Amino acid sequence: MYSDDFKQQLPDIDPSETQDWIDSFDQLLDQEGAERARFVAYKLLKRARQRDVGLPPLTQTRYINTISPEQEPAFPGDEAIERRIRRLVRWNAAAMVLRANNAFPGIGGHLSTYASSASLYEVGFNHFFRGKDEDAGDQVFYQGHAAPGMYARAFLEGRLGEDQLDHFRREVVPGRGLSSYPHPRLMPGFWEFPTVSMGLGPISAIYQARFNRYLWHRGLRDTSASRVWAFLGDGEMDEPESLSALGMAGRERLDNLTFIVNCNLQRLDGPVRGNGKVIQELEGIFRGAGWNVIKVIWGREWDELLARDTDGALVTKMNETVDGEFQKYSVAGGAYIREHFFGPDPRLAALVEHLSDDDLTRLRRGGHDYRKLYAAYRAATEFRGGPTVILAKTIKGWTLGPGVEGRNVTHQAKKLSEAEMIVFRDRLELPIPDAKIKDAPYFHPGPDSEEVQYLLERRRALGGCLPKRIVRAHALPPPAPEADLEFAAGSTAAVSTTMVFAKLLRNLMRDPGFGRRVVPIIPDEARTFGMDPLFREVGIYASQGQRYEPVDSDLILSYREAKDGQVLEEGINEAGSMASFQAAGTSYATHGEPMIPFYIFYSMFGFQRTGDQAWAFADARGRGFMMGATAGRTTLNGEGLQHEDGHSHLLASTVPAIRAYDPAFAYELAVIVRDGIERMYGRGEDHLYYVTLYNENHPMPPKPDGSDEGIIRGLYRFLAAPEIDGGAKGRVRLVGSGAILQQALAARELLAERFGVAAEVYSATSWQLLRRDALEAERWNRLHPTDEPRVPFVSQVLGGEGGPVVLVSDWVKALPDLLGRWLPAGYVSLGTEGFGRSDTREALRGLFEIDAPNVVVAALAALQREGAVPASLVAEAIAGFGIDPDKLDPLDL
Ligand SMILES: Cc1ncc(C[n+]2csc(CCOP(=O)(O)OP(=O)(O)O)c2C)c(N)n1
Ligand SMILES: [Mg+2]
Repeated sequence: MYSDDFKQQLPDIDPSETQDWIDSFDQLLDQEGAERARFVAYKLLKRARQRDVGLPPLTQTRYINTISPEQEPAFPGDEAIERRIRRLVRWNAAAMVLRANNAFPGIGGHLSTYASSASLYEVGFNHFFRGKDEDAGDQVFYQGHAAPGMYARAFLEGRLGEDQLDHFRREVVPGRGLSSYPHPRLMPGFWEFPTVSMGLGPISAIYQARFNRYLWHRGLRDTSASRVWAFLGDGEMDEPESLSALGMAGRERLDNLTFIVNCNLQRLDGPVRGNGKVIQELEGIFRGAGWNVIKVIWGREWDELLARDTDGALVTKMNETVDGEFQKYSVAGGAYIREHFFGPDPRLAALVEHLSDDDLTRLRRGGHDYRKLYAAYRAATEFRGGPTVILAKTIKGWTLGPGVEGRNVTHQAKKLSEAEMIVFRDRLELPIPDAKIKDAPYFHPGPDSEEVQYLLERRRALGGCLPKRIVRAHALPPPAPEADLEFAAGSTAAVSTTMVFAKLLRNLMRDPGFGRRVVPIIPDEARTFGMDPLFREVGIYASQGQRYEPVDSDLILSYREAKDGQVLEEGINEAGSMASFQAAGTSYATHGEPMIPFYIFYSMFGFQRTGDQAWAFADARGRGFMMGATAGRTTLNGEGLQHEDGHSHLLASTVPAIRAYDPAFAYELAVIVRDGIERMYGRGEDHLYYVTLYNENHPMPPKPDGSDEGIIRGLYRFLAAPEIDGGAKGRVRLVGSGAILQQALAARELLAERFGVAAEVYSATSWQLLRRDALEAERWNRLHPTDEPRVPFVSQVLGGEGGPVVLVSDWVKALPDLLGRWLPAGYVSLGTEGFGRSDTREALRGLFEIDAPNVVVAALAALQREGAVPASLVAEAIAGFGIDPDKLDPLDL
């Protein structure tokens, strides 16, 4: 980090000394030319950086290693054994993919990603990554497509057997197979962090590192020894999520974080930057964001050439050669390299005169030079004041032979011919007989072999084998009853469920045992949701405290940032908030420290905007509450098309681990949150809660006796049908959820008073859970034909008797329609398909046909279909309410 003191702008205190320096530089330039002058200027800048002089960073340096050979530390391991271990891992990683595809053509898998990054991982495993046997250790985010390498290593360690390797990508039998990529949901004892959806690894890793600090600064756990490592692809860096949080990591000075970008210059289809230089581009971006950048571009064979490059011709050539060319050199052979790279400049041709064409082929890239990598990792772990990125140049498919290495098709390669395998085996110097080679047999040198003993000793010294996921967290006692007692009593004052939630959250945070574990996460909407009192009460987490007097310091509820602040105020950043949510929601496993995140956000910008992260959260076995506020297509009325959410529940319902709720009343919300806490933190169930909150005020009724089970399972009868003087003309059941339950209640009155129809009202707290339960019952019945059939909960509550069913909510009709086949025939769903727009709530509810009059019309029309009332009565109602039968259909816009 450069210092923010700007002394260099002060008047020159010694102009003649300054002039001496300038004259020397001019002389150098005039006498020795621009290349030499540039070289010396770079050297001086580098020196200044190393001596911490505090200059603004130069965003791009020359295309050579950041660490010069003379700065490399001594390598502490046994390079020869470690090479042999690496070869064993390489072989087995490839073997498992080849065997899988031989046995099951098309099952897939990747050879070339790990092949390019084996050294990057091995140096970490043998010297840096801290295991989890004693404490949390380090958190390593493995590149998804490199997974076979991690399995192959676990095989050498004796943690996985041949049978498991042979079930790579065949996971249907639980516990036997290996996931294609890191999936904690499927391998909960092995993987910790899902990474394969490109871009989610980098952003998650950054927020993980920041969350480690948060736990530490808040005094919950000393995480100072944990380092977050993230292995990423150079192609992956094009994802917006990959780069979007770099600035935060720089700003927060996360020196507990190391990125390793495997710069093999290729992605799936071809070069990442054929016409440019991805390493240079990334260097500029990372440096600009305040990161320490370590480039590992060239292997040790280049050191001697660079040392003799006194006129800078070689460095200039390196600087000028584009990645597409470098890729070509990786496959074209020594003669081509001599002709095209060194040949055009006689100085360069002379530089490599003493080398044969084979020697030129063997000029390795830095990411395949173990010692250079060791130096980079050491420097990264020793650097203070900011995160480090290691940009390691590699060849995709390295060691896999000429058909695969560096080719544009390499990412897709899943097979090697027998001849190719023989070349591969010879390169790895493994004693596998030719006759067996076509079966791609695994090769284990035995548990007592020098290699396995060495590898295990290294892991013991570093705290145990990785990857490993361990859940050490103990069950949490529930919050005290006082936290939510008040909501059961109800209130005559009109309030919104958002206001209720803000109160509930504050109560939970005040709970003596429980409160400090609550992590409120807010993307710049606290004031919208009435949660700004938290700023004063528990503070906003700020690693540097508050270095200014807030503008509102004279107010009781002033803005307060603090090093031990509890609120994660993430700014306008839903993706970052989701990454924080994952770090907090997996803390029970990562750190053995259960934390309870409540991520509150504009519901429209949740599943729609960051749905992939919700999916990853569920994969990671995260536990926590997503609170979708300002919910409902018509309840959030003035904000218009891009804000008004009528479908997030439908999107949420696709996440298998979810429990999605749409409460209408304060007591429902309290019951749901308490039950969620009990399930996730008491019983240890891995759920993601989605709870929607509205901003419409209405009185909150007291909790009806015996309603808890229905609230939790998704449906209960809230109000019985009223008595109708002279007997009811018909009976109907109105089912509503969220704010729109108020419309069902109003419709009940209208039906009774104006039409003599008796309506019961049900609150559907969870459409999604009702469907889930019904699917389970249906499936059980299908598979157990001779047993007594199970009746879905929704059918138990809404059986055949009681009249037609009308379902209404502020969500699309498709949501209640999820229950269609378990509802009595002729049910009617009302909802908000179509784009939202700005208007009053009344106007919007009229437009979408979910207001009380439209509920009444739907109920009467259903009764008409049953012959209970005449068509004229329905027509009368339509006319009486002033509903235009030919009005605009919101779906048609
Ligand atoms: C969000 C997302 N989009 C697309 C993919 C499909 N995909 C998997 S790997 C890959 C290329 C990866 O290239 P790179 O990041 O350079 O990694 P390498 O294998 O070269 O190390 C792509 C496009 C994905 N996994 N995730
Ligand atoms: Mg790549």
